Amino acid sequence: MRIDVISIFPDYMQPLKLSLVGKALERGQLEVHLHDLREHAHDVHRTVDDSPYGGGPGMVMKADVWGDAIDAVIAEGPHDLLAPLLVVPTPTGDVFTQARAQELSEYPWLIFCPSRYEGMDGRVVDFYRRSSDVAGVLELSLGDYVLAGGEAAVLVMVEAAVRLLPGVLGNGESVVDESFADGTEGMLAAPVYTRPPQWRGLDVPEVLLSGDHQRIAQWRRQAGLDLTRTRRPDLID
Ligand code: JB8
Repeated sequence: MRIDVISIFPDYMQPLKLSLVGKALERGQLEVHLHDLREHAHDVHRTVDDSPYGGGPGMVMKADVWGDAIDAVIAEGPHDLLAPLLVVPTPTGDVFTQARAQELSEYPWLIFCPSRYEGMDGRVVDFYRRSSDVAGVLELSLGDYVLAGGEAAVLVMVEAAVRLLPGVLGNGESVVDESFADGTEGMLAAPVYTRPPQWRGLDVPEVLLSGDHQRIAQWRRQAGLDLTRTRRPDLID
């Protein structure tokens, strides 16, 4: 998979070099290309924003700057790949779920466009939705809260998608039994335990020490169901 990120804070993406995503980069399972939006500004001050039409607080990121940056990334990109999917984090987007993470992981090429200030000129997404240079445009929100910009959301979305790529998770860490995995019907997973069997007066549930794999699977299903009912009744409804 190839990922491009266009941002006024490309350094914000440095955490991608670490941990699981960093390992995928080292193994060549992933390529990440960072781009400074300001390199596509048109003036000596490298301006990327302007006042909102209609008035109001804050600033809006300029359509022409974003358009030139996105066009440049597409033009520089590999022509053997299919058209890229454009991903635009915004509090007004569709909620990012595990199903969306799965969907992102199935594209060979993603271009993330995190904005700042009051967001980008609305015509940017309108334009690329009609453009055959991209496979599509997804406006996505992490949830019902507001960040100072889309960069932190990009870190979240990239990690959620990349860990689903074939061969990125080790044998020890399987995606199949976890919370929200396919086949768990969007349920929370049961709590987990490791040695020692007693700690500060608390015991590991005895069934998990029994070696009876059928009873263990049954206990985990029930514990996950109980937890889902208590914490996330919305997932059952
Ligand atoms: C300015 O909460 B968010 C988000 C917040 C933002 C921008 C983009 C995304 C741009 N504030 O996902």
